[in-house]
Amino acid sequence: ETLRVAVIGAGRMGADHIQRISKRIHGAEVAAVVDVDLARAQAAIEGIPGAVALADADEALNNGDVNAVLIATPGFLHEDILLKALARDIPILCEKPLTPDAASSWKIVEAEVALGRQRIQVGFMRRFDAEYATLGSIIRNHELGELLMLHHQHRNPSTPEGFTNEMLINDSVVHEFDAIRFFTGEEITSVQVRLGKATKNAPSGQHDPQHVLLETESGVLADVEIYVNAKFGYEVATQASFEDGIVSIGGDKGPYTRSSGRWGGNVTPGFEERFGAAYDVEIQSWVDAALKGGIGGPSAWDGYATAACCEAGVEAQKNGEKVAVKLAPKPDLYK
Ligand code: ISE
Repeated sequence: ETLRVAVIGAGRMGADHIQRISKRIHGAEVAAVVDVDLARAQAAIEGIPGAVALADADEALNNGDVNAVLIATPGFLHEDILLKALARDIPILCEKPLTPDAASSWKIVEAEVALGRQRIQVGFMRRFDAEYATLGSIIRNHELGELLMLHHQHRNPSTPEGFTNEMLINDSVVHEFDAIRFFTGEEITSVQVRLGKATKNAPSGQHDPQHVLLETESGVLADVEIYVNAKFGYEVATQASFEDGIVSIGGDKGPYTRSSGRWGGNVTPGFEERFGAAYDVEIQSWVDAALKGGIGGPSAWDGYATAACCEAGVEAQKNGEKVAVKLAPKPDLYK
């Protein structure tokens, strides 16, 4: 059996997933690629036998050859496609964010609960990064005693056109919201955002960097430096403080070279390179689980909970206060 996947959105992430599915993933094929820019969809299916290029998501969802969907459009377009794909009761991999706000994410959760089975996996790929997985198990197994604090750095070289101040939270820090929930197994209870001295390298309207302060149900404190015009390259790293030690992940990787009187190595240019292996494991896990009728990673509940954190974060950006994260009770489907 094979997943015949419609990829909706042939932008940066969609194009990356199309290559991944057609070259490296077992048990799935690209059946259709949808993009409002039909030429972009056509370019994306080049060399992929049996794939069609379309300009309309409905056409892909109604196509009998399609039995799964990967949503890689901008976040504000996810809701409509998610509801239609749920109505068709097919496996869904939805890139983050699930939707841009808690109310629309809750609608998705309700629709899935009404369906009665989990069909949506959300694209929080960091959970599939080898070092993230290792730190996660150190925490869960209490190998170094209790986890006390998490310090995150999230740095991008620059931002694409149209990347707003809110997107620092909704599109970037959303990953840390999920990572902190993944590491601690707890919900985040509050978010505060501090805006300090800003770089001149940010586009107008964006205050960059920002310092995001969070706490979890048991009182674990976490902070995130989100710095999206950091120029030097892409970096996502975490330092975890335990009762019996400190663990750092995501630092520079080899090869470490010495030549001509200097030492150094390479910085990853973007998330495709930094998380390439994690994306492969993520999509394979989705496909394997989907072929058995389930999901293989973060759920719509995780999408909803992180959307609630984002909403609190955007409010906190504006008022400088510590804003509580409000969550509806977790439906049994996700327990
Ligand atoms: C982007 O959308 C991602 O998901 C990347 O992982 C993140 O590092 C980046 O800041 C976002 O814009």
